[in-house]
Amino acid sequence: MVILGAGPAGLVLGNLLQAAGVGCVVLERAGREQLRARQRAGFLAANTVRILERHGLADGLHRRGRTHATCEFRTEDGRFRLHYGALGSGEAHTVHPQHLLVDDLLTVYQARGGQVRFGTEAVAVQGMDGTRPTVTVRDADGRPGHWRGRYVAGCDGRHGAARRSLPPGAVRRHHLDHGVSWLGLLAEAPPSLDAVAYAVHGRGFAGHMARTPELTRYYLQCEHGSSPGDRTDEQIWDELALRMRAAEFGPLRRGRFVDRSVVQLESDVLEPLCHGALFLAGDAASLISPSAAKGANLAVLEAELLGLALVDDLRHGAPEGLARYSARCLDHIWRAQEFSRWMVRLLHAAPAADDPPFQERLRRSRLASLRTSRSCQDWFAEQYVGV
Ligand code: RFL
Repeated sequence: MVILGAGPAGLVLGNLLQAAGVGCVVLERAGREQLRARQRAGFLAANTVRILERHGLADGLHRRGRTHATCEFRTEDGRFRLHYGALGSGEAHTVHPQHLLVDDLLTVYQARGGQVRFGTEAVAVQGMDGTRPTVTVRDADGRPGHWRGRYVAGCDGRHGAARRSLPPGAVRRHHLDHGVSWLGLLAEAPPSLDAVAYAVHGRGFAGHMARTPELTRYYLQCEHGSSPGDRTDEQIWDELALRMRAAEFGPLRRGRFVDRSVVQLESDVLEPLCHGALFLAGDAASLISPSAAKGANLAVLEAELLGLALVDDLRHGAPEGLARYSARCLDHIWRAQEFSRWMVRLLHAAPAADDPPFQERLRRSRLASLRTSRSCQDWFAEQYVGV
């Protein structure tokens, strides 16, 4: 079994296969140190934690993760908090930064005897219509090579070789540009409050999410086409403080920005998630806007479904799970996409709308429903923490 990509999807899959005695190799373009330093997601859903526990992969997050169950909305009408851990299904998030999760997963995978080839870039997947697909690769010095397996799992993200290798017309691509861009920031500073904060302001959205006691993620809505270096640290902090209404609700704890990237809010789903002997999971299968923090959670869920189906097929000769894999994942993916779209519309007026003031009123009404209606809050809580 050949797995492309050592992100959450590839490593959860590798761990499940290795534990069941299915030999596999993970091919990863980056080096181990680069993986350790790549800061991305942080909010893990309760179901993600249960999956990791089921497969002996949760020791690290139990040691270092923290429970999180409150979010705060700041708007022109004041602020309100939702203790979502006490609403809806009563579940909370565990905050465990993705680079630590990846490190945990790698450590267990290698302890189980799993092989990883760092600095190995998959170039193409060939022969996926047959029973011995081949992955052509090049190493960090550009030397070519190839790997063969019964199946190939494309867990190499949106721009990886798996997606690129799909023959034209093999799958359908659904794509939606939400028309909004965020400047994603990682500040070397403790969190400014004990909740996720979503600030809606006439100048655009701003967000705050704790990562560790020393690091905090912020988001600042920016113009489409902006570059991460367009503003100084000082200008960004001033803008964050303005949109988060720090003068009214308390100052932000400032620090150096150690990472900046512009994220265009987009959704992208392939259907089906397989072709012949190639199966896709994680961002390679579907990309979701970070507005609802679902990407890493979907990646773990899909990797579990794929891992169990592959074990049934390869160890027990039962191919039914593989046949159902795509449809089962797509059910979860589309529900997550629907909620993330709803979040985009909760936090931003529809861009380029015919009647901006009308759209703005709709956005305020959505927030008013969330502030005042218990059933709306229960629905929100269930969608926010669920996958
Ligand atoms: P990953 O993590 O991108 O891993 C793919 C791996 O494949 C490697 N690769 C290749 N290897 C070999 N050959 C090639 N040709 C290759 N091409 C790529 C890459 O080096 C990499 O190691 O994909 P995976 O496993 O599918 O996991 C998906 C998640 O990483 C992603 O959905 C989340 O980070 C999204 N996301 C969030 N998700 C959450 O659930 N909660 C959050 O709070 C959250 N916050 C975020 C986020 C994504 C963000 N960005 C960067 C868009 C915050 C941000 C800013």
